[in-house]
Amino acid sequence: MSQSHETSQSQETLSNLLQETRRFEPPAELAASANVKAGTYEEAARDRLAYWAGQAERLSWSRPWDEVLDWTDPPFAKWFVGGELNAAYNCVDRHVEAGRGAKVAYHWEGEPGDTRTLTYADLRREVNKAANALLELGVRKGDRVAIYLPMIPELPISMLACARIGATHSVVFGGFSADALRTRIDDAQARLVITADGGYRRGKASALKPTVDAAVADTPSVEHVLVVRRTGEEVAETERDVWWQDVVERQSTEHTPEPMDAEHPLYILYTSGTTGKPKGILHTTGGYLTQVASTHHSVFDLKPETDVYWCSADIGWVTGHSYIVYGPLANGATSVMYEGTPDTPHKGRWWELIEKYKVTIFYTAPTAIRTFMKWGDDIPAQHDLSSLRVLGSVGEPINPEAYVWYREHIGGGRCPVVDTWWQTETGAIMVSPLPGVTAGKPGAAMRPLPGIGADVVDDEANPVPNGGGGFLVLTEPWPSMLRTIWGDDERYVKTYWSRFDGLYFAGDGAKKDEDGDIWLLGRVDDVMLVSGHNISTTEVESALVAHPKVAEAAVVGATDPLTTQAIVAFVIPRGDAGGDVEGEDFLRELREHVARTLGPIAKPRQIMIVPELPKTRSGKIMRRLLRDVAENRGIGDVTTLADSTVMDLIAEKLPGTKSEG
Ligand code: 6R9
Repeated sequence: MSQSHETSQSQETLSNLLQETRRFEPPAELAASANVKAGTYEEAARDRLAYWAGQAERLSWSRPWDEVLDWTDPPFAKWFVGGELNAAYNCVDRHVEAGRGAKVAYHWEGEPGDTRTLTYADLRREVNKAANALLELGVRKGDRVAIYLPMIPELPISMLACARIGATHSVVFGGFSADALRTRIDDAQARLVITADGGYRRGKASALKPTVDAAVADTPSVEHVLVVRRTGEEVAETERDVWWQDVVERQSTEHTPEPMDAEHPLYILYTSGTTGKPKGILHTTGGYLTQVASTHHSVFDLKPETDVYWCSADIGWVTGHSYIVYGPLANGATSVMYEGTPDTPHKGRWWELIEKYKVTIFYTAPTAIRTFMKWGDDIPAQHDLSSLRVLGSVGEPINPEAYVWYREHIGGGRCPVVDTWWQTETGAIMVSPLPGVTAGKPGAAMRPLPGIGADVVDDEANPVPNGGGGFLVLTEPWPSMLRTIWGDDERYVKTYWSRFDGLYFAGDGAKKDEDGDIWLLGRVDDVMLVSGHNISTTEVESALVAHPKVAEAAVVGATDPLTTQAIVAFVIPRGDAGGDVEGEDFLRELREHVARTLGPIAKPRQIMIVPELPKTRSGKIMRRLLRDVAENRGIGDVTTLADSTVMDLIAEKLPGTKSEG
């Protein structure tokens, strides 16, 4: 835990500064035919385990479970004890067997404009061939397979092939370095690595294979590297390499799935967190698949027969695992999957895809929304987005202005926006509006979903009253919860279950408004302590983004001799801001704007105008690096940055930085 968190423990809990009163009722038509109605909350509250048992019926089980939850050895949970199922069978075969083989599973679009359409029948053939190839390469149930692929169909196919034979996959972001890949391969002792020659990003072929070569030079556990030809660029070949096109293509299209225990390890996904060695978050089969299928159905109001669903995340992130692969496929949905970046070959690419495939449900991240705000309203306006009916957000708190922009400019004012709070560790959505039930409040994740226990507590684990702020905790075990940190039970207990007795502490600050609805306030490690007040970075950032000339903002607390910490803000002006956005007048205006919106205590000591912000590949702002800048330190570890040149751009700005005392 950082110093700001430690020092905050004896202080008051988070201040509730931001006042936001806009409300958006669910559209009447959507509410009338919604998958989930208001009564489900009470139903689930009456008997939580019965509710989850009902949700598990969405899946096909080869053997029924004996017990819904075994929580006799907390925090080590077992869900659907004794039950058996195969995740790949549930995601693919059963839809084909039910006569839906011709239904499209993925409309895949490569960045250069090439396309592939995979029906459920196609997917079954491809997954079966890949499963047979894995077996030929010596992979067995219980082995780990590292997957380092671009956003091409072979990525979900590989994951499902692993699931089919009971191998545990560990997908590593295609943007990670050889070092990061090596650490993850080693930690999981992966037997096989699946990769590609490269993928397309920003209009260019971007090589992956050289990174894998560098990583596996030093990983004795790896027996083979299975390489998909995507770009056709020349790659170095070693003894260990085998080509997907040689080994997978000649396999039989038949493979009988083997039922797995409900608690069989489905995958490991590493989260880097803010410090230390990455944590291998372990998810198992039955509970995970139950909750991703259930939430994909309820939160997005998915109607598999008519909806076209698109989640723009990278599959290397948990959002892609749960809401591009397992959730949508378990529900038999039709999805769009896109390989590249949103600005290639032009800044309207995503809107073009929504128009082309008539996407009805769209799920993206606040960082993307703020980028589109910066690029200008005219870009989405050039496309017909009238097919959309539900919009989702995930990854960071969504600032009210970004929410309203998303609702208006993408959703045409008619689509509910669901702000979904969850984590790699939770596996599935935990706190979110339901689009047919909840009146949305811009910036609020609202309520725990049916069957989920969540609360906001103070330092002593007492629930805070409405209007108060504190720590977000989960009060009950949930089906898709992480089971442990791979190979480190002790770290699992220490990281998540030791701050508050019997509660899972998520690491996020949150507040309850006067109605008891939940607003996320960012990581508690980022919370600022200013003259005895805990102030959330999110609230100050939202106030800045509410200024008409601001596109993005990141806020950190820098050590200050007078106030313990002082607020330092990094601001990206909107493209069309005009005027002198570097001048003293503008900076003064912004500081006054924050003071007016939140109160004088939240007035930034200093504002720096920057061209970009440091972000992870999943779009989260890395405030730790900005703190280094604000405190004039050398900049720390930048290995998880999406674009390592960003910190140079910010550092360049420093000599001319405008600061006011
Ligand atoms: C799914 C995902 C988890 C952290 C989480 C929180 C932040 C995610 C959010 C949100 C506010 C939301 N987060 N969704 N904060 N509102 N709707 O992002 O997983 O990459 O593990 O990150 O992301 O801080 O603790 P992961």
